[in-house]
Amino acid sequence: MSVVGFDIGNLNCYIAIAKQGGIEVITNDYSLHATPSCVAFGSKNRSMGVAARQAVNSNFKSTIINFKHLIGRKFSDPVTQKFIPYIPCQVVALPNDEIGCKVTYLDNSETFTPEQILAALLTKLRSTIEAGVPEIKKVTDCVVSVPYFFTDGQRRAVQAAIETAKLNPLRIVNDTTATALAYGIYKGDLPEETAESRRVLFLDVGHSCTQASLAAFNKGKLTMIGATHDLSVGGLWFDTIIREHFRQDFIKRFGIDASEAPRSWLRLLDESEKVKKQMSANQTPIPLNIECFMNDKDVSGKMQRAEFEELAKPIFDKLRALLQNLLIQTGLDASKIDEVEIVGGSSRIPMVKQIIKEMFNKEAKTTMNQDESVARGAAMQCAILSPSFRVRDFAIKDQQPYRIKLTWGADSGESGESDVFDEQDEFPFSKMLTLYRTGPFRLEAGYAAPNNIPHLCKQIGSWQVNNVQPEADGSARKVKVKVRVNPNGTFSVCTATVYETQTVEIKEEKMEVDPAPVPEGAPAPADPAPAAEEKPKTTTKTVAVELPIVETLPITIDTARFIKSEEGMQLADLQEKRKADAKNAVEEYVYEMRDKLCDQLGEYITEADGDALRAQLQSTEDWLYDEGEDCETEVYEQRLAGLKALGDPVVERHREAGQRTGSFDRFDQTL
Ligand code: ATP
Ligand code: MG
Ligand code: K
Repeated sequence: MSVVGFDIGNLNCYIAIAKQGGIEVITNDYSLHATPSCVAFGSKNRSMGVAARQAVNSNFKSTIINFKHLIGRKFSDPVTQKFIPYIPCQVVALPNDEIGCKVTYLDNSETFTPEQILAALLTKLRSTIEAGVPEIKKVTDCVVSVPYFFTDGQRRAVQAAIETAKLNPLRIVNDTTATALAYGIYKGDLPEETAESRRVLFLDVGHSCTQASLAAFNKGKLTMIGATHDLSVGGLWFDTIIREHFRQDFIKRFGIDASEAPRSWLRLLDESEKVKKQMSANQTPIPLNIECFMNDKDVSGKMQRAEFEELAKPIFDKLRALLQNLLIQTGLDASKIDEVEIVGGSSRIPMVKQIIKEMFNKEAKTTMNQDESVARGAAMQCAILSPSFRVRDFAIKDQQPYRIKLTWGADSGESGESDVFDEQDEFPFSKMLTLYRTGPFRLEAGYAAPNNIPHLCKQIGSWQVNNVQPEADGSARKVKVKVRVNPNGTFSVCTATVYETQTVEIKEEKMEVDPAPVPEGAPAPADPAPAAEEKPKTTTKTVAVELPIVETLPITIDTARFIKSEEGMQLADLQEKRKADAKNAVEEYVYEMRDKLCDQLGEYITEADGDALRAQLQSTEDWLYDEGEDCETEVYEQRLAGLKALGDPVVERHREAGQRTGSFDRFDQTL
């Protein structure tokens, strides 16, 4: 049983696992805690994470980064358009305004949706755990975090990606709530239940966006009381401003416009990020040097923190505004905030702390692990939900950000609408509505107060309620409709019920007696004598009848097709890995055996046999760099077996000799 939390960042993912001793953030195949949110397609296999990100330059057109906010959106959505320039591969519009990432995979042109890319990344995260954590053989149960402002469609899309990666999401949790949970669950000094809550503001300045949230804590309890965000505040937007500065600079000084060459343009963004990070720790000018940047030209430049702060002023102003909006939304004065905790990679920028100081008149706290808090909170949420874990009682009240309106047409009664959920309403939560209808009807759910939704798609879905009939006298029938925002933050019309008056027979309670077994061949027992004709007693009662509902969502994701495609790609990846491993094994054997022949194995082989074996090793080495460069797994295995047929007896003689003299050499075991 796995208890896992995934923080899917726009730049980096973090994996936390719950163990009996606490939460641990694990490292990946490169011994790093951060796994880049990067997926690349190649001529033989895919690569994800560090390997994919490192090779971006050589595989530019088939690499995907910065795709997080495309998940569950339409192609023409302004937010999609905002991120496309940061995605190396070509991003195209698919039918129904859906998004396709166009890449070359196995030498064919292929198109994958952002959900499929997320599934690929999750597959990588999953195998990182399975390969790196001995206690967890197979990951199934997990909790994945998403920005609190993700809409219904985005959450459903994330859910589809998780399922495509064959994971079982116990919950999709908000980043903000995960952070608050990671803060609160271990705090021993929270105010008593009846005392005034401790109000903590969490500011997560990430890569693609910034989220601010306010949480109220009491012993054993966490209530989210507000959240704001801005998709224009974050590391990527700082990097963009720095890059633009250097672009102008290079036009003037070197006569080159970096934006004209996509690879150079991305490289300059990466270099700008490095400069930015150094500026967080230094006030002195930070140099930027790139050799062979464009048209074989080397470029150089420099930037200083004061200059950066001036250039990035519009972004810092937006940061102030989103914090201010949080105060307005919650109706709280800055002095009512007890603590401000800052997390997210970009919270390391000194100006962020300065803004906190300036607005809240207190120092920003950095007591949480800035990079890991979201993943830790997600793992904690998974532990709370997992039957395999006992976690101290901690109640979480979350809140959903949007107003949800339900409308119904004049098809079978009066048309109408109702705001079934308001901004900042608690969730999970169910509500009942009563409608009077004469026939089947359709309910449409959508986001209201459109200005608040950072999304083109205001539509949530429609629910057709069938089998509705008028009352006997032709009047409208009362239909009770239950709507719900579930723990994952997705909305649905869950039930529609009518109440029918039915005449039912009152059955007398009878003792059930097992009939005596009848021996085979015996005559069938005669029916008991009919009782005197009795009129059955009846009564009327009201029974609830659930009506069938047909759900239609604006984006339908063919998860079954995704799973099939993902399985196929995983198989190809696995075969490619086996091949690489088999080739490595041959290579390793050649080098080790050659060394050992000169050394401890020398005296256990005749000169003639030794020469023959050495010749074999040499020809194998030559072969590896020639036609053996790219063969099937079996070819490498056969080659290795051939070498071992010659080499193993020697190793065996050496081992036996070692046993006789008692000087057992560990090397023998490894060959
Ligand atoms: P998001 O939350 O937007 O999905 P993410 O979770 O991947 O993105 P984080 O890992 O929180 O983002 O932060 C990454 C950002 O932090 C990058 O832009 C990175 O350059 C920036 N960053 C990291 N260290 C520093 C530093 N020392 N100074 C300035 N910025 C930094
Ligand atoms: Mg983040
Ligand atoms: K539990």
